[in-house]
Amino acid sequence: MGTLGAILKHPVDIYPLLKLRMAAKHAEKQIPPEPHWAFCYSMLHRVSRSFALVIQQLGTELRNAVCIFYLVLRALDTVEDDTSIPTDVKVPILLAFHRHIYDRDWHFSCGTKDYKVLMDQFHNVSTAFLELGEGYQEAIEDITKKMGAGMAKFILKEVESIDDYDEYCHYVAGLVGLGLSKLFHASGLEDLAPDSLSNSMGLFLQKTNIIRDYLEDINEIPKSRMFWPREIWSKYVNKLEDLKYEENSVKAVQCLNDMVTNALIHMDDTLKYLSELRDPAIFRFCAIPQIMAIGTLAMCYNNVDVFRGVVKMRRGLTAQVIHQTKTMADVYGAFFDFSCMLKSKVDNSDPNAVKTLSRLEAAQKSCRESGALNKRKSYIIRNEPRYIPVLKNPQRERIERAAIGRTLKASQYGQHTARTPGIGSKNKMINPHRNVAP
Ligand code: IN0
Repeated sequence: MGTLGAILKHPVDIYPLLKLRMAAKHAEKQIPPEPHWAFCYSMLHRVSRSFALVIQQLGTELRNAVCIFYLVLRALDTVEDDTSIPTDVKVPILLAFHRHIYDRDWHFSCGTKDYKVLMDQFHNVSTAFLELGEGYQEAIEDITKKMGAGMAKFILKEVESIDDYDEYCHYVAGLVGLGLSKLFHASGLEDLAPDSLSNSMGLFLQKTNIIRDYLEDINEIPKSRMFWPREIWSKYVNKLEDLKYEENSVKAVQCLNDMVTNALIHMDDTLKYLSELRDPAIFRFCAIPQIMAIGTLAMCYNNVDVFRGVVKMRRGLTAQVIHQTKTMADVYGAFFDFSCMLKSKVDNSDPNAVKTLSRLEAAQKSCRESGALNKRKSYIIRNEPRYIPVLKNPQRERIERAAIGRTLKASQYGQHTARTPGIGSKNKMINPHRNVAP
């Protein structure tokens, strides 16, 4: 559906979309005058769109540190992702990347498009990095070192077991959570969060990306990228690529639901991490991607379109999430609602139905027990035309579930876009045209 069509179907999107466009314009105007910082912020805008907006919430000092952290990781990922670099060249670069960031003269040309510019002009990132406070530099160095070593390990290793899957996601995303928590602590605005909770924040995002991007990754040229663990997909098909063939649709959707059920494990930790944040700007920065993740999982669950194209949240819904996520009550509300949507999509004949429902119910229990569901001022799907929001009285939930079951179709909430195979990021940090406002 075109932009106009989407807007006519969801007029409630107009205001948040306009606000988002204004925020994007405002953010672009705020690009700092120093050439190296100007490079870093314009690069951030080019390689990520919603992230570049969400980061604007943060105060200058922390925002600069997070911006550099993001670009350093992006550069590391560009090296990991470039299939034209021979392994014996790539591995030493990954292992030494944490030292290169201190060297203004270092650069390594690889990647394509914006990523090639980032790599060719990496001296701007190093220059900006060297201007950060020592606490920020140490946190970025430490995580870059660990992530580089983890990526090097997985160049030679496939994701076989669920433990491998968690380990790979830890290197490319869990460590991002640990690093961000260190940056928040270094800013003096937050206590240091427990590593296990920080790790779950990254895993929840990364697993959602891996699920959503099945087709893009499997169709990757010259070589498929495979992140779905064999331990899960081998229960349904002989080869991971078989999931995309129409004759395997039933098995494919069961496998997809298994993957979503696995990702749901991280919901509780995510809620706990967010509930312990104190600074409102840091809270919003962290909460928005997590709400987008559960929204994306709700759309992907039981949805064969994941194997046909890209299933993503409508731009208008993303804009609503960005503007309406302010307090923990909004997060509990959104998690509750999307869990409700997920529950309504669970088919009793699905092999994992019991497990899926019990994980969703556990998350909903946490949301209810927070006591915040009644307090929320607004939450994202209240405005959806055909979605009946969760009632404030839990006893009515059963009636409501039946109503949702009658009216809910995944396509109501998102877009299904046919896509050709393209270059994607292995650690899925950035996809400039995904889930974002115009
Ligand atoms: C991120 C995360 C991120 C943001 C806020 C708090 C976090 C806490 C723990 C872990 C990660 C956290 O957010 C970005 C979001 C992003 O890049 N979105 C894309 C859209 C998309 O769908 O890909 C955009 O264009 O804006 C994220 O996905 N990752 C990330 C990377 C670095 C940093 Cl500093 C923060 C990547 C990943 C792999 C999921 C951790």
